[in-house]
Amino acid sequence: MKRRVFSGVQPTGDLHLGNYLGAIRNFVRLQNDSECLYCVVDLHAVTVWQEPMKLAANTREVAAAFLAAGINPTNSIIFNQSQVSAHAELAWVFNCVSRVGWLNRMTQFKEKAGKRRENASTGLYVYPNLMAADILTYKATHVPVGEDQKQHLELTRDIAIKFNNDFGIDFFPIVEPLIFGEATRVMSLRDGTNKMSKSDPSDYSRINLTDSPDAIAQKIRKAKTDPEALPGPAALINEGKEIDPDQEKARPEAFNLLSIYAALSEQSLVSVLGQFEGAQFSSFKNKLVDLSVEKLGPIGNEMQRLMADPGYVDGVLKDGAMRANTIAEPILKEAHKILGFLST
Ligand code: AQP
Repeated sequence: MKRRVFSGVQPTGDLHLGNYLGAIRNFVRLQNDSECLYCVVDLHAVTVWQEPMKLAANTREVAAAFLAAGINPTNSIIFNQSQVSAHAELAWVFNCVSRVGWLNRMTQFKEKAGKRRENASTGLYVYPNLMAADILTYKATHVPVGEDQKQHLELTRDIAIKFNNDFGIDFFPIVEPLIFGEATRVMSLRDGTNKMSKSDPSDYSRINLTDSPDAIAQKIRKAKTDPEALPGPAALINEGKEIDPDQEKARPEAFNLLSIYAALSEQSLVSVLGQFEGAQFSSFKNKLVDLSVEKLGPIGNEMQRLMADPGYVDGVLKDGAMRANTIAEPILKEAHKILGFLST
């Protein structure tokens, strides 16, 4: 049997290079040998206030990005979360399985709630329980994500283990994160110590998938750097597989741009460092602009074309929701039976 893959992206604003390299590009690669469900997670989006018209447009934009990046809606299932009620229903069960102590350890809640923790929605707090439900509602076994989601996936595993132990049954699978590529954590172009993010107020911090070639060029040329020439392969440890943490700490922006180049050109970081060792940022940035425009331009154009045809995108989402529901319903029913819920 093919392995079952599930992953989601929030419709919370402009999709960026981090979403693409950390997640969406890997979604495309997995569809050849796995049964894949790719979800626009609108229930997650509303854990933070969303303007309704904008949420609808952003939902179509994420679906358009999936399609433009190369996800085939016939082989894979593309849908939005709120159209399949099993997600919310199983999330309630997991609210009762998951522990307050577990949620208190989630760093993303701490980052997103910040100093206004008392004022954050309870949805933001229990977000990881809903994420566990997203995955386990399909008994998915593998979840491609960026590095930032690793902790949430560990919680998904804990929830599955506790549910199975509580009821003495081997029901939910223990999921495996799939974190791969040369840019599993793309950093902001303005500050190499912060993650590139949709919610960063500075548009110059990220490259949006729909940016024009001029915008891409401007953002890369203005990206923060340092006065040194570019480092070489000696900056890597563990047989060239990892960046020396001390060097990365000293020059986070340089290593971020080099990792982006490696990921976009589909080369290893060691070979990119070999190519640009000793070069100045100005010449390297010109190469990075050309490569980014070449790789992202066609995706952005296709997204624009699809977003101008909302009827088509909505049709893909509707069809996907029907197919997703067919998988989720019997699993949810079975979970209800295990819990002792009566059904008539
Ligand atoms: N900077 C990143 N580098 C690598 N991967 C990333 N992902 C997000 N940012 C980066 C991956 O993209 C997928 C979808 O993420 P999401 O939209 O569901 O939520 P997020 O991780 O919270 O992304 P953002 O862009 O930072 O959104 P906001 O600002 O709304 O919180 C995930 O697989 C994620 O790992």
